[in-house]
Amino acid sequence: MYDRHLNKASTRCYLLPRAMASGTALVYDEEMTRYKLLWVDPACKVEVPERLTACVAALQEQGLAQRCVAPPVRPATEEDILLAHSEQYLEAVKRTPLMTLEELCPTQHTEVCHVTKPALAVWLQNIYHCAKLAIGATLQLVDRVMTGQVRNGMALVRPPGHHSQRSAANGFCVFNNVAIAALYAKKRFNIKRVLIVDWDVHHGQGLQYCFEEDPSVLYFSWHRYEHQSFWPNLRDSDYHSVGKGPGAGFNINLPWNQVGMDNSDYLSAFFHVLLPVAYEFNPELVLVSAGFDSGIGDPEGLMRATPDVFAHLTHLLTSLAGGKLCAVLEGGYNLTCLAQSVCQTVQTLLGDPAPRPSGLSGPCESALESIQCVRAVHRQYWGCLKHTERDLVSSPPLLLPLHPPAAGEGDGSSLGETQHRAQQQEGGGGDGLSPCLARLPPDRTQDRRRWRTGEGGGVLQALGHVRALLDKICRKEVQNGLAVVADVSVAVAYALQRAVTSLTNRVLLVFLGDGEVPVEVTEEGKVLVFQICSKEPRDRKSKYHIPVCLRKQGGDGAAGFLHAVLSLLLPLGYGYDPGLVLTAVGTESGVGQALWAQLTSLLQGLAQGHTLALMQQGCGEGTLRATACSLLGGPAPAVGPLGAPAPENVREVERQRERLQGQWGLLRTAGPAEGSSAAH
Ligand code: SS9
Ligand code: ZN
Repeated sequence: MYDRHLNKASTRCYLLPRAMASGTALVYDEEMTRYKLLWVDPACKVEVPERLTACVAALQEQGLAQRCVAPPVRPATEEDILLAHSEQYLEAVKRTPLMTLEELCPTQHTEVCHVTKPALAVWLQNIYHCAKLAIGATLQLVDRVMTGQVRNGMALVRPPGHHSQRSAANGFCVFNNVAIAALYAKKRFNIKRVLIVDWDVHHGQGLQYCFEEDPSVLYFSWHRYEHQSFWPNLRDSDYHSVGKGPGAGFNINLPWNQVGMDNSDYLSAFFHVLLPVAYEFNPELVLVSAGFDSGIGDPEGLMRATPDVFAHLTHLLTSLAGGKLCAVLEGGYNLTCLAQSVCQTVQTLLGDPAPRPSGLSGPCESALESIQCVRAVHRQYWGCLKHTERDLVSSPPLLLPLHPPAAGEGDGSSLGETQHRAQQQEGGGGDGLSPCLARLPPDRTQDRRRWRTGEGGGVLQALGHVRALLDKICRKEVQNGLAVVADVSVAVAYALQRAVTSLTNRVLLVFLGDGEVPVEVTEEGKVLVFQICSKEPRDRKSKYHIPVCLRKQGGDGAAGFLHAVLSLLLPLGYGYDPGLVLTAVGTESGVGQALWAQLTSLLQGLAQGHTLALMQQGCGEGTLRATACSLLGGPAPAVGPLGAPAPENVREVERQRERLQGQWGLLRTAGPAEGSSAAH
């Protein structure tokens, strides 16, 4: 088992609560390779047993399977199946093993791909057995995650499930594994909100039909649609299908009307549609209908997203539901892309940092149009999407000249002085926390103990710590670090200077608090400053300085803050692709510890997880602990139900997006200009 707890030698073990689930389950049984589909139509010959064996072989070869827990697979019971299917349908599927090959093979082969009830006959005898195992594997995973035996996991199953319906098989799918999992989790564990993310390239209409009237299950699907010309050619797959009755707003379809969608398109959909709504929904469990036919090279999808995008999609979802995420295989028909994408997903579930997200310039016009439509149609249901229409932006976009940061201030001598100051204050410390912690980089073969306290457990000088941490990050000895400092401004100035001279071309600084951000780097673009403040800062607004002024109103703090993080900071960060993320928080940040932990978690998707958190002494043990947990790869605690962000705060974020979206494409949520997007 992959042990992510603190090492025993550490004296600071209490940072991770014992109850916190750790570990990743990989649920698989070779038995599920033992059926074949008797397709005649060559388009249908892609759903082959090798899909599973290729994934398992790659996971083993990369040492990932060995790091996972492997619970045994059990067959589903009839009771499980009947959660989502009718008795007549179950009886019909049950009869298939008794049928002869002649009975199984219909004379007319042309319609076999989207098998409906009479055409059940095309399966080989063993498929009923395999379909029961596919459900059982999925439920086994749900059990392990919900009982806290593991944090998350993946089930490698076939047949897939998301197309199958109450009384119909469809598109290679027999029983709806993920639908059953959601219903099972609700019933068995009494949870009230389940999020299903269907990133398969096909629309999981079976999932939509199962939950469209149910507000307790939020279903999100993007899919190749091409204005209904792509299979399953349903009007129901368009963005207008938002759910019915009490379920209105809880079905989100994002149709892709062109092939060739890439990493920018997928991430934009997450930043501007899925994640804001998902945070507002506040799920207790995340189920992923993880089909990889949305990846590059797939003959079905014809999309262009690379396998590493799945690491990011996975990572971005692990900040929800306290990290409780179950990924369940659906489609994926290019064996190479499928296997690599599954590896990226599992590796991220294991907590390894995602590869750097490079070359993200922004979504294509067709993707933007889809994103704009789905946001518009869901605006009435979700607070995070309200007040985001362009005509609600009250003031014109700020178009300020680019100011190169002032040079020549804060040189080595002043640093020496503050170092001395820091030293004095550190000496008197003793809140029980080590001032310096670092997470070791992932290492698959040797020492699995991930944390070290500062050298010898002794108290070093704060800036010495900062330097030591940066050097270790630079030498790849540690992945990230946290330093408690006496003066966060001074530490930031020092760390920035050192990082851009010896570590990386680009540093993303996330600065929480009012006042001047101590950026003394002369070269424009080497530092991107994202400042969350409560007072309008003095100018210095360039492409690389983004102050977001949020006002706290009636408990809205969390919603406004998260909105800014999801719709501004993440797109900027992903577009900028820093080599290091520096976070800085002062004493009176006003941001709750859960939020800070969320932010820290989400930012781990950047810079291969190279983060240095600088925290002002006295910022509060809770905040410190939450940050440390997130840096360790622990799940960020759920922030609780979020209301709508205050209109004022949404408008502030919109203002910044208006100002910057010409230069940062990932900030866009709509076509080029008002009025001109009518023709298409
Ligand atoms: C009909 C093509 C149907 C079905 C693909 C199902 C994929 C499930 N000519 N293709 S993920
Ligand atoms: Zn598919």
